[in-house]
Amino acid sequence: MAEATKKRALITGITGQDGGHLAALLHEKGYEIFAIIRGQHNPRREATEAEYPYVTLIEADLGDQSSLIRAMQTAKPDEVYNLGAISHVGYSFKDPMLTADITGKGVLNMLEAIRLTDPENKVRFYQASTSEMYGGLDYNRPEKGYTEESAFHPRSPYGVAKLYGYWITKNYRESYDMFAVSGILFNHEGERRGVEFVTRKITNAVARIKLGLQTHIELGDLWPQRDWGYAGDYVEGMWLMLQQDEPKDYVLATGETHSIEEFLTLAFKEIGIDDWKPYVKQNPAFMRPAEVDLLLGDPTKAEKELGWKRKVDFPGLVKLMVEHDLAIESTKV
Ligand code: NAP
Ligand code: G4F
Repeated sequence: MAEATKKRALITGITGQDGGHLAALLHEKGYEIFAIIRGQHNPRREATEAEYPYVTLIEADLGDQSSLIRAMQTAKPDEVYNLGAISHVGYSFKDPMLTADITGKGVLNMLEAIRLTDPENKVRFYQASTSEMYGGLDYNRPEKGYTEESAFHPRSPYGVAKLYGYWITKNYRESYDMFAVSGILFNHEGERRGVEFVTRKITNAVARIKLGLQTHIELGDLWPQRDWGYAGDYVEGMWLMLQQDEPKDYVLATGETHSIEEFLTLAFKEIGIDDWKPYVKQNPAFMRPAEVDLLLGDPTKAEKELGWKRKVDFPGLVKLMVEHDLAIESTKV
C-alpha cells in the first residue's frame, strides 16, 4: 500500500519557545516541517539545527514580504503557524515601531504571502494571538476569566500590535474565506522559555543561588498576576485549532491566576528556602510604563470543542522549570 503523503507545515518563530515545542509535536505526528530563520548569522541557528534536525530552515524575515513568498514557494505547506514576533512586552515600549512592523504588520505580510502563493485557498493559518490584548484592567474583567467574546484594551505597544494581527487574521477569514484562526493564549512557560521572561528569570536565578553562582535576583513589580500554563500543553491546542472543520478563534488558559510572589515562593521552596525576600531586590528598570494587573482566562470553549485541557498545573510547572535549571546550571559549577 502506498504511504500517505506527509502533511507539510511552515513555522515562523522556530528559535523561540513555542516554535521548539511545536516542531517536536509536529515531528511526532509525522509532518514534514519547514521553518523560517532570520538574520545572516542568527546566534540560535546552530542550537536549532542540533535540536531539530528534521526541520528544514529557510532564510526569511517577517518584515520582508518577498522572503515570505519564497518561503511559501519552497515549503508548499498545508499549515502555517505564525509564532514569530517581537514578543517581550517590556521591550516593546523601547522599540515600539519595530514591534508594530513585525508583531503587527508581519502578520499581514504572512497572510498576503499565503494568498499570493495559494490560489486554491487550501492553506490553513494559525496566528499567535495573546491575552495581552485584554489588558487586565478591573472595568472589563469577567469574574470567571476572559473569553473569546471579551472586550480588548491592550496596555503596551506589543498588545496593540497583536490586536492588529488578531483583526487582520479575522478580516482575511471573512474577506477571502481563508482558514485563518487566532489562538488567544495566556502565558505559557517551561524549560524552553527565554530568560528574559519573569518565570525563567526566577527559576534560573533560584538554581544559580542554590549552587552558589549568584547571590540575588533583581525584579520589577511582584504583584501582577498571570494565568500560567505549560507551553507543551499549549502547542497541542494550536495544532487542534487547525484540524477543525470550521475556522474559529479559541482561548487557551488554565483558569487559575497567580502573582509573581506566589511563583517566587514555590520556586524558592524547591531549593529549601522558605523566605525568598532576602534574595530579591526590586529594580525600577524592570517596571513598565503601563502594567497588566491581572490575567485570567476561561478555556471552556477550547475544552468543549477541541477536547483540549492543560495537563501541567502551577506547582508542577514551577517544579519542572527549577529542576531543569538546576540540571543545566550544575554543569557550570
Ligand atoms: P519567543 O520565544 O520570544 O520567540 C519569538 C520568535 O520570533 C523567535 O523565534 C524570533 O526569532 C522570532 N522573530 C522575531 N523577529 C522576527 C522577524 N523579524 N522575522 C521572523 N521571526 C522573528 O516567543 P514564544 O514565547 O515562543 O511565543 C510564540 C508566539 O506566541 C509569539 O508571537 C508570542 O508573541 C505569542 N504568545 C506567546 C505567549 C507566551 O506566553 N509564550 C502567550 C501568548 C502569545 P529570532 O531568533 O530571529 O529572534
Ligand atoms: O514574563 P513577562 O515578561 O510576561 P508578560 O509580560 O506577561 O508577557 C508574556 O505573556 C504574554 C501573554 O499574556 C505574551 F503575549 C508575551 O509574548 C509574553 O510571552 O512578565 C510577566 C509579569 C509582568 O507583570 C512584568 O511586569 O512579570 C513582571 N515582571 C516583574 N519583574 C517582570 C520582571 N517581567 C520580566 N520580564 N522581567 C522582570 O524582571
